[in-house]
Amino acid sequence: MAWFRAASGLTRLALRRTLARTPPNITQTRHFHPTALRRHAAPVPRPVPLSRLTDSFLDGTSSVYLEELQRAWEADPSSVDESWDNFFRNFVGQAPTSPGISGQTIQESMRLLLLVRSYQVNGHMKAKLDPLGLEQREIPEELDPALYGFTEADLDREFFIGVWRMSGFLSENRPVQTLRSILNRLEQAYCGTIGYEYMHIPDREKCNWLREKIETVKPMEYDHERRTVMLDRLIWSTQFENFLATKWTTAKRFGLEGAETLIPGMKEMFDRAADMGVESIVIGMPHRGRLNVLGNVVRKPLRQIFSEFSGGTKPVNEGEGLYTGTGDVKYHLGTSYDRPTRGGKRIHLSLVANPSHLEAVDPVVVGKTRAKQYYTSDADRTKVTGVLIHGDGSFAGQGVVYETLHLSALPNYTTGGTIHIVVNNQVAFTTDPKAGRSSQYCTDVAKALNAPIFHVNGDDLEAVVHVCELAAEWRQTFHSDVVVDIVCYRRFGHNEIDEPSFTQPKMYQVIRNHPSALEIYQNKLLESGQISKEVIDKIHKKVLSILNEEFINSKDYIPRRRDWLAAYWAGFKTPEQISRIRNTGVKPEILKRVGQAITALPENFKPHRAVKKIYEQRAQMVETGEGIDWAFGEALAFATLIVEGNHVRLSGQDVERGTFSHRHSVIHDQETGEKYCPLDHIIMNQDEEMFTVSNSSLSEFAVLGFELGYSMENPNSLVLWEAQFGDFANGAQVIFDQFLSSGESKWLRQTGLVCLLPHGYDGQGPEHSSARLERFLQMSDDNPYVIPEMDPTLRKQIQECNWQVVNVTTPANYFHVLRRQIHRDFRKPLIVMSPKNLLRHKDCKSHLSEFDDLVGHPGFDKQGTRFKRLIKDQNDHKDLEEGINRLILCSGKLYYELDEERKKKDRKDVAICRVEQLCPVPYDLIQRELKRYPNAEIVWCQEEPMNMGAYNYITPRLLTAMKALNRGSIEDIKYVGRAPSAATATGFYSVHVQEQTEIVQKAMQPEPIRYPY
Ligand SMILES: Cc1ncc(C[n+]2csc(CCOP(=O)(O)OP(=O)(O)O)c2C)c(N)n1
Ligand SMILES: [Mg+2]
Repeated sequence: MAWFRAASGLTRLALRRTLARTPPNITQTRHFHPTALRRHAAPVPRPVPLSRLTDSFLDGTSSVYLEELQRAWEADPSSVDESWDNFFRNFVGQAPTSPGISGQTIQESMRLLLLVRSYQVNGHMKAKLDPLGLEQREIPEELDPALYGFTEADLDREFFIGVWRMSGFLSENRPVQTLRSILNRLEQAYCGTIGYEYMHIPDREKCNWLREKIETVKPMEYDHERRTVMLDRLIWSTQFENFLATKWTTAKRFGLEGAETLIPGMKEMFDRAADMGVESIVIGMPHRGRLNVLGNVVRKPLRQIFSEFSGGTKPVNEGEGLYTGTGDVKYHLGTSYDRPTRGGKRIHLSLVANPSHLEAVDPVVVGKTRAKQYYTSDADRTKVTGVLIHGDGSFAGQGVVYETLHLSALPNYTTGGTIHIVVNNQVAFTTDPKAGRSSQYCTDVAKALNAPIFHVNGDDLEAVVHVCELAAEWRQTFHSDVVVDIVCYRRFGHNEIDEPSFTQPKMYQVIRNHPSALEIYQNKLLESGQISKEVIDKIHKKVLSILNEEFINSKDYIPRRRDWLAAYWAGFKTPEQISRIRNTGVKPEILKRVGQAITALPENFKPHRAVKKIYEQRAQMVETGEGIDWAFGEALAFATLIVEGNHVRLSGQDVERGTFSHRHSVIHDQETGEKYCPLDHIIMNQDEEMFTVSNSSLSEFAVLGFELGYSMENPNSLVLWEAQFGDFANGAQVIFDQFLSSGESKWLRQTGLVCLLPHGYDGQGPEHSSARLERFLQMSDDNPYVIPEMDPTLRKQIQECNWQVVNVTTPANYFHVLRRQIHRDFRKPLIVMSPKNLLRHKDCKSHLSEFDDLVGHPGFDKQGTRFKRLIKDQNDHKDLEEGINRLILCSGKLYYELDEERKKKDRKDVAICRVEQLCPVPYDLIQRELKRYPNAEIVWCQEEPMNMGAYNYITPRLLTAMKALNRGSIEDIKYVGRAPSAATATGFYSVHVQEQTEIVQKAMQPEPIRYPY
């Protein structure tokens, strides 16, 4: 194939040059498209010097040359280029009916071959894709037979086109055919209502597979039974929209009118997928046609859809204090059902809830699909598949599409192929395609991933069904992405109350008079006499009567108990149901055992010297229990969770080694390059994927979305995404805003996803210092002026909050906060401001006894060993310390700097408390400390600028805690930290050092702090 492609450009040039010299001598035929007006005779062969005999065959244009070549080949096949060898072997071995091999014959066959190939490459350019017929595309010259020297006189002549190792028209087994029949089939196959784009795929097997499907001897035909089913499905799709339109005339529903064939297309696709082994499909789609998909494809009860339409998605009246969240508009909600298929199987369909942000759901769907594959042991990824539906505008415009496509073949992210369907209504709100994209097709982005693309005229139901089935077959055969581009139109405005003629007057003049796909199909069937009017009317009546019946039933429809808990989530608690706080300490013997397992390396493994040392140090930490650092604390959290049967998955850029070269969770043998991951070897016969650590593509949006989707499938998994530096998280802002912070509230779906965002001021400049803590805190939904129930036996504070934000300062506390994610009966996202310089800080170490659950050990308090939301002053203060003059509340690594300065200045009258969990605020512990130091000046100290960090979040909450104790007013909260700033940090290291010094010095100054009041 490669030689063919490379050479074809040259040949085309040569042909063009030759053709330009030849006079016209044929009349136009209706087989040739209107651009084929050139009247050329066959090209006159050019002499080619014998010295070029070894050239590749597509370079040659002279019959003399060819004859010379043939002679040379006959004498010694190896004397000519391999491509010529193949060529002659085929032609010499042809059937006896062949007119014999002469230079002229070879010439013609060669030119015909180029013509065939042009159809394969460019046939889609001539396909009738636009139902409105408005498309003005220039038909490529390459599809003009005259370009290759063929005239009308050639139409009934017979030609060879057999070529070795090709299928379809180019297969060696094709008999001799007339030019007319070849052209007819090419036109039917490539220029009908389907436009195939696949010649960009650099894999002969795949191209041949498609060619076999496309270049069939006869055009594809469905039988009567299939046609009746398709008709029935199209009637459902069409009537559904009509019904909604008549019942709710002014409601926005983002109807499917103009693209109704999507529904039968999807159903037939799913049936075909089920026939080929698919048992479960995860679907993501935007607003357009969503209700129709929910009702007709996913089979959400129509009465429920109608009930939601009438009343909005009202909170379900199912008792007091129901967990309904804020809800969402009807065309965003997700659901899942089991649906019977045409072939008599059952298929599970889940439509993932999505925000208005187009395409943002793509990676979420793919991540959820991957998780389903893990939990159903779908090793070859043929039982669970993702299907994404896109709009033409958003598919071309949104970058996350490209980011998601790029996950498709990555070992730890692949799902064995996503099927993409574009509802290409040739407009995006009011924007025409020519203003909305720079590529010819809205699907061109998928070509970068070598996905085949099937463009289809949305008015041709059978063609839509055909490509939908073909897409399912491709996915099941080649386990890679495939795109169906349904070219259709939007009968009404962007929504039903929008006026489209303001901006697309001409298009809408055509649309007004354009029959629906259903009318077109019905007429086709009636004309062909295949289905009678009575049968059609009967289906219509049946559908309408069911719709009416469901509408009546919707009036007293009582929603089922909310279905937020998927199978794996049974027993998990909603925020109304209290979840007991559990300890997270681990038995010392287990800690030792897993500690040894994850520090042992295979005998002959040769790690890098520095890594070897790190592992020796870790082994030492287990042995002595001393000096456990951040990375090892994390590894112990992962390992203990795995021992308990949980799945752990950490993904993000360079996470295997760790951006700061601290994790080294995958080790590389320095001689063989072999990899070894100690956390894969904790339990006997551990499943390879049970612990997954994976460097991701250089994407934030798609990768975070993927992990979010992954985390939502099963609660018994700790899924973590780590940003390279915390501020890169803003590349995934949509996932934070639309999914992570608000998803539970909108869609009642929980997730325990952990985001590790490196944060801290070490003088590395504006882009490497801040994870924008303030943003996460600002999105937190706890009321700053209300202290919730804080009693440990009644506390639901975290359950009622949208997420947790922590800035942890010890390896042990990090260990416990990770384990806490799993050791509770609910799931909540966790945002971690993770450290950089603490990874190697001499004081940022924990003792193994802080990880275990033994009474009397340092981590053990009244309840046992668990995450410390606040770490009190380390100077062994009593319950009442009247001599303390200043209480500094801080968070994160600044603590260590403050402590050092305190030691330096010997300020025994200053207490420093670390607020490890910023959100939700540990009111009980803050109040405990306020009471401990009744005379202390209260200081909030941070290293971030005043308009950043936790200051704005903490102030009102600290005030609320103080007020409840009659402990002063807002003026009594003193601020020590950087001044407000636009950039997060200075780019000058010396300025950083000076600023940092000023902060710690000010915090320890003997005189009272006056700032900011
Ligand atoms: C990320 C994002 N940007 C902008 C919008 C606003 N918006 C809603 S629909 C729409 C047009 C979408 O066009 P297309 O993808 O072709 O889908 P269609 O509505 O035509 O089905 C726009 C711009 C949005 N929802 N999401
Ligand atoms: Mg559109």
